[in-house]
Amino acid sequence: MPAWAAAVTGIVAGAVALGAAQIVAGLIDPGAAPVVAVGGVVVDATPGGVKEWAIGTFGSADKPVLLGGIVVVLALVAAGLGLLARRRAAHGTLGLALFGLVGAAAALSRPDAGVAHVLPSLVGAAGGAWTLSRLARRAMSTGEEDYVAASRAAGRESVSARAAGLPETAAPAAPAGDSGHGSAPGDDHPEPGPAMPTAMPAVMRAGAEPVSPPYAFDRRRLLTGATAGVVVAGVAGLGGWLLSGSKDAELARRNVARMLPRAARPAAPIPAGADLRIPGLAPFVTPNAEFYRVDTALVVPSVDPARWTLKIHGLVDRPIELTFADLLKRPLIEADVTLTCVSNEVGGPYAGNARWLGARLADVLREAGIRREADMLLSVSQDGWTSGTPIDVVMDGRDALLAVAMNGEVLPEAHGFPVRQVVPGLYGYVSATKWITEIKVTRFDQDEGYWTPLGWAPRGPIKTQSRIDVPRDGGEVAAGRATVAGVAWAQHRGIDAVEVRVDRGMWRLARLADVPGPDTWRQWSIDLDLAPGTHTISVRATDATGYTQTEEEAPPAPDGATGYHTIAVTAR
Ligand SMILES: Nc1nc2c(c(=O)[nH]1)N[C@H]1C(S)=C(S)[C@@H](COP(=O)(O)O)O[C@H]1N2
Ligand SMILES: [Mo]
Repeated sequence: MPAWAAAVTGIVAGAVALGAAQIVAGLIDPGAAPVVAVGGVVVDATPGGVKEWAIGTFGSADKPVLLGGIVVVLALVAAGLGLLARRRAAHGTLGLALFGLVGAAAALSRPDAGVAHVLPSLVGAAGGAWTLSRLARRAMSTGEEDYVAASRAAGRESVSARAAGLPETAAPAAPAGDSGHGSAPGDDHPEPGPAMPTAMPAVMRAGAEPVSPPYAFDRRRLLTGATAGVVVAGVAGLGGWLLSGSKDAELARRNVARMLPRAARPAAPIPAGADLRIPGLAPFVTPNAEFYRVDTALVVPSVDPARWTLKIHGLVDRPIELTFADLLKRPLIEADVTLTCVSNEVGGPYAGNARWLGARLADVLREAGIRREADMLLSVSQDGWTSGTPIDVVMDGRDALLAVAMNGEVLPEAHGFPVRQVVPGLYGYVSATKWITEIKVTRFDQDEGYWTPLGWAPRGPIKTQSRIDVPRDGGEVAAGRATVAGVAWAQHRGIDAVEVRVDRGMWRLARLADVPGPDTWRQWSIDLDLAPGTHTISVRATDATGYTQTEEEAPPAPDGATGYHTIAVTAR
C-alpha cells in the first residue's frame, strides 16, 4: 500500500473512533467524549498567561479553536498510526489502544467523572482499530479475492484468469494503484455462481502448487471504503452531538420556568433614561443571547435541577444542604448587576448587564452560621471550577445572589443553569460561579480559587473603567458634529462623571444616562465637533468615591486592566 493510502486508512480509522466515542458520550455524558476530556485537561494544564492570550486572541471562539487544534493533532497522529500499521498491523491496533487509554484516563480525571466515562474512549478505540484493519484488508484484498475467483474459474473452466475476462488486478504483476478494476464500486463480495465451489480455491484442490495470493493495492476499493468510513464517522458524530444536545436541559429549563416564583422584592423599573438608544452603543440591558461568556467548560455542564443541591460547609456552625425547591421557597430578590471579566482589555467586550433574580447569599450563609475566623467562600461548580470570594463583601448588604433567572428568563445553560452566584463589584473569576453546587466556608490563607495559582489576584474588586462604543475604533465619521458614546462602570460604587478628550486636548464632561443604582454600568454620550482629518478620542470615568481612572496602562493580569480607552477616527 502506498504511504498516502496508509495515512488515509489511519485518518479514517481515527474519524470512526471519534464518531463512535461521540455517540457513546452522547448516551452517557458529553463531557466524557475523549476530545472534550483531553481538551479539559489541556485547559486546566495550560499556564494562565496562555489561557488569557487565547481568550484575548480568539475571544468566544477560544473553545472551538482549541477543539479544532486537538482534532488536527489527532488527525496527524492517526495518519502516523496508519503508516505504522502498514508495517505491522498490530502496531496500529496498539497505537489506537494507547489513545483509547489516554482518552479514558483524561475522562476519568475530570472532576465530574464517573466510571462510565471511560466507555466513549474505549469503544472509540475499538471501533478505530476494527476500521483500520478492515480498511487495510479491503484496500489490499482485491488481488486475493480476484485470485480466488480466478482460481475457481480456472479450476472449473481450465482457462486462465485473463482469458476468462477477469480484471487485470488478478494478475500479480498488475501495477499497484492503477488497476483498471472493472466491477462496480461496492461490489466487494461477488456472488458466487451456483456451480462454484464454496470452500477452497479449485486450483489448490486440484493439487496445483500453492501460490501466495497476489496482494495488490486497489485505490478505488480503498477510497470507497474510506468514504464509507467517513460517512459512518460523520453520522455517528452527528448522532452523538444530537444526543448530547441540550434536550434534557431544555426540558428542565422549561419546567423551572413554570416553577419560578415572583420576586419577593422586585427591582424598581429601569429608568426610561437609562438607555440613550444610540445605534452602536451597548444597550443598557444586555440580551441573554448576546451576553459575553467566559468559562473553562468545553461543554456546558448539564445539571438536573431536580437533583441539584448546594452544600454549605467548612467553617460554619451548621452545615446545610439546599435543594432547588428549598432555594425557590426563599424570598427571591431582583437586582440589576453588570458582570465584568478580569481578563477584559481596556475597551474590550467582556462586560454585560442583566436583571438577576435570586436568593440572598448572605441570608443563606447566616443560617449556616459563619465562624469568625472565616474570610473566604470557596464556591465550587459542577465541573470542579472554583472561585474564592471575600466574605465581608458578600455580607455587607449588597445584592449578592444565588441567582436562578436572568432578564426574566430561567438562567441559560451557558450562564450557569440552574444556579449561579452574582456579586456586584467583584470580577467574575472571584464571584460569579456558574453551575454552583458547593460553598466551602474557609480562609484565604488555606484555600485558593481556580485562577489564583495561575497568577491572578486572590481578591478581585472591579476597577473603575469606561469604554467608547460609538464611533468604532478605526471608523469614519462625517466632519462636523459627531456623537461619541459608550459605557462606564464601577460596580457598587457607581459612576459620577465621564470625561472625553480629543487629540489629547481638554477633558470635557459627557452627559450621563440614568441608572437604577450603583451596581450597573452607566451609558454616556457627548457631541463633539471634529475637523476633517484623523483624531484620537479618549475617555475616563470618575466613580462615586471620587476616584478617577488612571492613565497608567496595565494588562488584565493579575487584577484587571487599567488605562484610558482611546480610539482613532477619521472625519471626512
Ligand atoms: N463554573 C464556572 N463559573 C464561572 C467561570 C468558569 O470558568 N466556570 N468563569 C467565571 C468568569 S472568569 C466570569 S468573567 C464569569 C462570566 O460569566 P458569564 O459567562 O455568564 O458572562 O463567570 C464566572 N463563572
Ligand atoms: Mo472572568
